[in-house]
Amino acid sequence: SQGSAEPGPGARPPVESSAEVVVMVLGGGPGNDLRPLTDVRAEPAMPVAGLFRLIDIPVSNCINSGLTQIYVLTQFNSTSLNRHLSRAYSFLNGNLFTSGRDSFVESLNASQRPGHVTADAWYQGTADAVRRYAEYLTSEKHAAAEDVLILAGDQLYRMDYAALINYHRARGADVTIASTPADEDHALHLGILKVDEDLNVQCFAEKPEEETLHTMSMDTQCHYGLCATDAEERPYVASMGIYVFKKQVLLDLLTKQFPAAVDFSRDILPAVVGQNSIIAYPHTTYWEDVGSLRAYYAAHMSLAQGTLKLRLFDKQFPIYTEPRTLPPTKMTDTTLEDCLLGDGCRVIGSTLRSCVVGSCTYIDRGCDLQEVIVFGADEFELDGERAAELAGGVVPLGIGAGSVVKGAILDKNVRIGRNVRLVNEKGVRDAGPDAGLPAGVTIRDGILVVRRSAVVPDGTVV
Ligand code: ADQ
Ligand code: ADP
Repeated sequence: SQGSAEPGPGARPPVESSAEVVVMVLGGGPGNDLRPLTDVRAEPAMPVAGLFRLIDIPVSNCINSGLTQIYVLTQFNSTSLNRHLSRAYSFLNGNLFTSGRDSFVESLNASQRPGHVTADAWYQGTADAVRRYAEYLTSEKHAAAEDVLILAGDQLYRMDYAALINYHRARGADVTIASTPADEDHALHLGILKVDEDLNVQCFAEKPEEETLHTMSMDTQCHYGLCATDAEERPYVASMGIYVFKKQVLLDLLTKQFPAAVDFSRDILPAVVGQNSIIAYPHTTYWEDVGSLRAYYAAHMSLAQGTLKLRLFDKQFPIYTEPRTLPPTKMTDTTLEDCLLGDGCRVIGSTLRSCVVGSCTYIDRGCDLQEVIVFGADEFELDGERAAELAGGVVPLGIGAGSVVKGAILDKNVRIGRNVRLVNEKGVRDAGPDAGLPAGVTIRDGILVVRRSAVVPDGTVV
């Protein structure tokens, strides 16, 4: 859901010491709602804004909040995620940052481990994933840790987690759930809270049916800083899937009270409301779950058009990512309107409107791109290499001369030929591989997707 604009740098509360906090980022969901893009990569490895990946959002928020002991729980298609983590955050590992303790970003993969509870080696859900690494929380290394911060890997937002943790501690809560107001459309796909005037959680319903949802509307104006109109539009208090647990409470819940619970949101939180002290933390700036193709695409269009209330240009709260040694993007005779471009691109004699273009994208002469996300390529091709490919009948990386692409996402390393039109001419809503589309092309929720490494021959029209 949309929040108000982020506060200016000076307005942020100071980061207090958050030494005794262990962070666990849930990075292992199958990401079904982002398919086909998540057929080849983990959900948190999804590219963001042409330069970053989704996992960079919670990890950067952690670093900017002074939290530097971070585990990322991974499972599906974890190779690219693990590679990214090791390349992007090696600067952190082993350093004594603000916490005065060993810093790290470490991935914990679902793996076969002798002596473990279930025969099934995969994480069954969010609570199960954390339970399987509960021994890390009880280890000597984290003996001093008071609280565990649990984060998701499929969201766009900035948050000072130190403020969240200070609030949790000041209130003496067992569990604090970060929350934000949501409209009805969003609320049906989120965990919804009912809270009292002190933000004590009275009820937690995971993705409630419409009828139940309607009984949960609240006055969101006062706690979430909304104006009357916004509060009317967004009358539900949604869980952001971001939780702070007292470490001991978390261990008791996972291993003693609910040893078979699969998900926090389905199996644990609704059951402990009333039993434990569970409170909501009000997050009042932009936040969005971009775990669906529609939400992911829409957020990128708003980012390109500069209407998303998430600042990319922020000196004090930067988004970290993998450093890539690439030349600058070179554009010749090109018209750009509302575009974000990564490094190492080459754009010649083309027009791009509302596009997010990832690193190493080549766009040849006379192309017209509108409202397109291009993931880019692993490497840039040199002119000579492209000429040789063309001479040999091979479609080079990127987008060939004279092509028109609208309302689409082009996954990494695609090869779009010359004079191709990818515009969803018939306005199809959903069409899979059996619908007669060219190989590698899918339409989902009205968005045309070209799969990773697909080759779309010259003259193709969709
Ligand atoms: P969803 O996002 O629908 O709702 P889920 O699919 O469980 O919930 O994903 C939450 C996070 O956990 C994601 O980052 C995902 O990758 C990760 N994850 C899922 N299954 C996992 C597994 N088996 N192992 C490791 N990681 C896993 C959740 C909450 C709602 C809340 C929204 C906010 O359930 O209550 O409103 O997040 O976005
Ligand atoms: P991205 O496109 O996100 O940059 P990479 O190029 O790093 O991803 O890696 C994606 C490739 O790795 C895909 O071809 C995918 O099939 C493969 N891959 C991802 N995870 C695994 C895994 N766990 N085991 C084997 N192959 C994997």
